[in-house]
This record gives sequence, structure tokens and C-alpha cells, in this order.
Amino acid sequence: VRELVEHVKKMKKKGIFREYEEIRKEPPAGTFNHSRKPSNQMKNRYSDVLCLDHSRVKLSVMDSDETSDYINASFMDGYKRKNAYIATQGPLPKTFADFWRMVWEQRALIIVMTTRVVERGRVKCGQYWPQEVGDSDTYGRFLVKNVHVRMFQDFRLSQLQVYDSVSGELRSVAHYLYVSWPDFGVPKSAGAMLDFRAQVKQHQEAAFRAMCADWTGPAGGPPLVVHCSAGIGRTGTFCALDICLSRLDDVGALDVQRTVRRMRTQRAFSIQTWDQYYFCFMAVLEYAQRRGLLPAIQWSDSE
Ligand code: PTR
Ligand code: PTR
Repeated sequence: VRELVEHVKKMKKKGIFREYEEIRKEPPAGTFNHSRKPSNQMKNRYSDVLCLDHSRVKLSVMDSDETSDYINASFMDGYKRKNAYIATQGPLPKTFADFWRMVWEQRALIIVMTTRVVERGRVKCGQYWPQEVGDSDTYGRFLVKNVHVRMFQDFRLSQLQVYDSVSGELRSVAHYLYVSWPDFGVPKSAGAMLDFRAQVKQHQEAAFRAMCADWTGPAGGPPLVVHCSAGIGRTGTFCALDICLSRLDDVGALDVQRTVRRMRTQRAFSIQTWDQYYFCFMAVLEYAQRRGLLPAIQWSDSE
């Protein structure tokens, strides 16, 4: 099996590179008018990473304090699931309250963060959640408390309690911080990423089962909130991988190219580098290998 994998790797490397270059050349699938509004520009972490109007997540506007419905966040479909994810940028201090409002309004159960707060001496994301057990912080109308932290080799799981001072309601949100993924790079090991994804998936399913009775949204439950720094490179890679693996489990086939293309129509520029694109293939291979599926794998038209 190992030899087979090596063969696939070599044979496909060039093809995968070309394929990604093609995807990269395609123009974005829509307009960015809301992101470009002068009153919203300061809410974008990067002036060149904007969200498409048609798939952006809208905040509700409830009172005079909340003048805008804009946050740099996009809905993305999952495998056979509408709006399975919200892909978003790393919150800025100015947008912490907006971020928590989005989490609350979308009833998110899990936040996946695939960047660190500071990388190579540069701030990549604001400290928008209380980091240590017992810490709490206020973000607009929400009081967030960290009630439990568990360390794993490549990630850190915090259980957060979110209290909404307007409704008096209290909810739990899990925060997964993946610590070994540099921007514009790929994780050290596909295996670690697969374990991470498996854990998040299991947690999301269990948490949804627990809240299921009072959920009225689309089948499959609330979206998983995924962010890195810009919300396109690592976020896109994580979601693409999640979609590809779900599809592989379901029908035994693989279509990274179509997955990434579709994803880009909802969150423009998803997957930032050729390495990240290639990483999806390698991670799927490793997954297939682990599951003993490898010889049967069907590669799509991307060959
Ligand atoms: N203009 C920024 C830059 O090139 O630094 C945009 C940017 C930053 C794009 C980070 C992608 C980034 O990676 P990720 O989406 O994985 O945080
Ligand atoms: N700051 C990033 C950069 O210039 O590298 C921003 C960026 C955005 C780069 C989009 C490339 C982009 O295009 P694509 O995702 O299609 O490669």
C-alpha cells in the first residue's frame, strides 16, 4: 500500500499543481459591495480579503447600538449539507462583540481556530476568548467564561460558557485551537490533522444531538465556525478536507477540485497555496489508507 501511495504522489504532483493554478485564475463568483462600504472597511482584517455579498453572514440589527449587520464571514456548504460552516477571519478587537453575536445568533456549538494569536512576531488574530480556566471577559452584551481547558498534542480545547445579558440565557460553546499550522503553510502531519478533524466532527455531532430537540434550522444542525487569520487559506483547507472525507466515506469517491471550486463560490480565495491544495490530497490518501479504502479509491476527472 505504501508503494502505491508513493506512486500516486509522484504521478499526481504535477497534475495537482496545474489544477490549482487553474482554480486560482478564476475570477471571484460575485461582488464584495458590503465588505467595501466605507463604514465596514475597518471591520476587515485584510483589505484584500473580502466576503462575497451573496453568501455573507448577516448579523441581526436590533437596536440603535447595532448599526450594521456586517461581519467578514461567509456561509459555506458542507457535504450534502447547506451552510455547514461559517468561514471567517480572526476577530479584530473592534469586531469581538460582532463575532460573539454571530456565534450566538447562528447557535454555533463549536469554534475551530486554525491560527495562533501571534505567529512569527505578528498578530494574526485577536484574543477574543478568555484563555485560562476561570477567566471571563465581556464582549458587547455577552459574558464569556472559560470553564475547562484540555490540552492535546496539537490542539487545545476550551469549554466556554456564553451568557447573553439581554435574554439571560446561558450556552456552552467549545473552542478548538489548532496550534501547529503556520499561515501559507500546511500542517506538519496529515495524521494530526485527521485526528483533529475526527475529534471536532464527533464533538459537533454529539453537541447537536444534545440540542436537537429545540433546533429549527437546516438539517444537520448549526454551522461550525471556522477561522484562521484571513479565513481563506487554512480555513478553506480544513473545510475542503472535511467535505472530501465525508464524501469518501459516503460514496467512496474523491473530488478535491470540484469541492474547492464550489467552496470558492461561497468564500472567495479559499485555499491560498498550492501546498494547501496538495495537502488535501495527501491527507485524504492517509485517511483512505487508515481505513483500508485505498485500492478502491476513485479519482475524479481531476486526473
Ligand atoms: N493580505 C494578507 C497577506 O497576504 O498577508 C492576506 C492573508 C493573510 C491571506 C493570511 C491569507 C492568510 O492566510 P489564512 O487565511 O490561512 O489566515
Ligand atoms: N495577501 C494575499 C497575497 O497577496 O498573497 C492575498 C491574496 C488574495 C492572494 C487572493 C492571492 C489571492 O488569490 P488566490 O486565492 O486566487 O490565489
